[in-house]
Amino acid sequence: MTAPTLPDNLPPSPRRVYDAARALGLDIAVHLMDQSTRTAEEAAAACGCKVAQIVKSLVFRGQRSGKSFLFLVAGDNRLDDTLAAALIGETLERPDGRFVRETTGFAIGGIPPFGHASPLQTIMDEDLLAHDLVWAAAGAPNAVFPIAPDELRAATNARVARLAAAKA
Ligand code: 5CA
Repeated sequence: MTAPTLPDNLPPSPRRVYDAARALGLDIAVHLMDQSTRTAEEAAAACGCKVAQIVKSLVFRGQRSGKSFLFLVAGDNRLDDTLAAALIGETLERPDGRFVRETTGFAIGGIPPFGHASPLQTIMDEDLLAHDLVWAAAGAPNAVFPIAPDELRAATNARVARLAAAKA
């Protein structure tokens, strides 16, 4: 694994995530990887961690309210639509990449868990709390950072819930 990149050497999008973390009282170590971290599997390979320790940041939109929600899902879990809709209280739809970019300020594959263009109500997968450290995207498809799951929960003010149906 590469060493973390010094903040002053970060490209603009990862730098915005670093600055957002600082504003939340967190000093995160952003790693710019030589290989892709666009998917949870790729990120786990690059970080040398389990796929379960990768945080997927998935944006959904309420069909009735039009409001956007952020689900932080463990890399090896599939967000269960029925559980998610029950938590939010309305049917959810998956917006296209353009909407996600406008809402968060980042492109799919590098959506960070905080630092978005507009704040998003956030729900966090309880399975992420099983680890000492998890890795989340830092604004680019080769940028990631490690964080303790309880710090991630506090930084995003997330509600913790079961988001995946039982594993087979
Ligand atoms: N950097 C990695 C690990 S931190 C990452 O961002 N993973 S992710 O799961 O949070 O982001 C990829 C996710 O974006 C996919 O799981 C998928 O749900 C979503 N996605 C991919 N393509 C599209 C698309 N065209 N429109 C909406 N969502 C998409």
